[in-house]
Amino acid sequence: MKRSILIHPDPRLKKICTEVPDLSDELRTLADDMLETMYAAPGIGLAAPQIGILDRLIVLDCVKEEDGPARPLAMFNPKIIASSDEENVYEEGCLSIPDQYAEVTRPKMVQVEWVDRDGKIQTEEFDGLWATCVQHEIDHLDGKLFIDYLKPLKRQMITRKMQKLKRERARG
Ligand code: K2U
Ligand code: ZN
Repeated sequence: MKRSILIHPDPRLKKICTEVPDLSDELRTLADDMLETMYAAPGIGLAAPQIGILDRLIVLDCVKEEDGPARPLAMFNPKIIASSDEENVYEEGCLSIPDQYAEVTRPKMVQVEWVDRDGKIQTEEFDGLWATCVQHEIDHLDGKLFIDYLKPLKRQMITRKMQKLKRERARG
């Protein structure tokens, strides 16, 4: 079922997440709930800490509708095993920092190794938006948000806007 997404600032978004042991039906259901939550947002990626679960699990689907069928990916214990020297700049957003966007520079291509939902080790190279997204999601597992790449003043401004948003939401 759809889960609620934590909004920055929240201590759970700054934690280093724990590797998942062996795959279980419970973890597969969690991945399905995260995909459902991601599509509903809508977003093209989501990390478990964003729904308050401090496990190393991310989901992503960066296929643009008009380009072809969805390619929902669930990655358990993902890690970047190689990245290009060439970089890409992308205007990033984050479902935990709604309506705030800023340019972030990251390696253009990354090679990722992960455990898939059948417990099999997968390795794949990503570039373009997939590369940006998978790096954005893996950062979440290490408590890193895209605003951590910005200048302190810009980061503080965004954090203050989110604190105001949370106060307003709390008032209902
Ligand atoms: O982790 C998240 O909050 C999900 C992000 C992932 C993302 C952010 C920036 C660049 C690539 C991926 C959400 O999908 S934010 C919504 C979005 C959708 C398309 C392109 C950029 C941002
Ligand atoms: Zn994010």
